[in-house]
Amino acid sequence: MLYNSLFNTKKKKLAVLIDPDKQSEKELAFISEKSEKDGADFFLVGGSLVSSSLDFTIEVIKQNSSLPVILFPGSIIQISNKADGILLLSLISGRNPDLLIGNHVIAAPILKKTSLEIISTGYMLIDGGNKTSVEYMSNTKPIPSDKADIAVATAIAGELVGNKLIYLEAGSGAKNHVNENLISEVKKSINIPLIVGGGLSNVEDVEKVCSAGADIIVTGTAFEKNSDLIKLFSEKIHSF
Ligand code: 1GP
Repeated sequence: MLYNSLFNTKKKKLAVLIDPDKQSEKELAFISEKSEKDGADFFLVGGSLVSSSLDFTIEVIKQNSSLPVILFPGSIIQISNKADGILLLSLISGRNPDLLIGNHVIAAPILKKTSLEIISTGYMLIDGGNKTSVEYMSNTKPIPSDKADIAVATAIAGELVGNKLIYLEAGSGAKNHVNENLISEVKKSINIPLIVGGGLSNVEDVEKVCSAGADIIVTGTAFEKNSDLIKLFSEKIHSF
């Protein structure tokens, strides 16, 4: 099971986020192969707006790497049976009913017919110092980064309603990654794995969020700019 092998383990993991629209086929093939060679653990595939073929993107990844591919859907149309699993996101920091249950109802009969491993995820948007695509597209407000108590209560609620993961998201290309205090307060309050992503641009950031308690680190933008960071990030993450 992906959940047990990738998330619910004692070892911290690195996920490379692939936004299907952000690279050419050649670049995608290159980053897929390099991710595996340089020690990443799995791929997340998705984006706020995706116009490229998700099936094709996953095929190219799989032709160039044997790492698991998990969907990280920015919308209901981002479902593909070619992936291995899907983070079924409930945007629990927001109050948009479509992103709490409406889209799940629409997707459920489709998901049931796929062989995807479905991993329920309490998805929390945390203010990262700039307005991100996820904030605009989800039509929700992020939790202020200095309100750890609200983040803690939200994460506890997310676990109690049955989510298997909590995901703290500053948003792709965030100015500031989720701050260490908020990460450590949330980590102390839950008994399910904690994913952290958004705005991680160097090894020092990665070290800080890992020390604060992140179990899984997700990075996209920094690797699009410099794929040599994959190796540095994975070595740091796996040294914990
Ligand atoms: C995953 O959205 C993030 O949680 C990825 O953010 O593109 O800033 O790495 P970056």
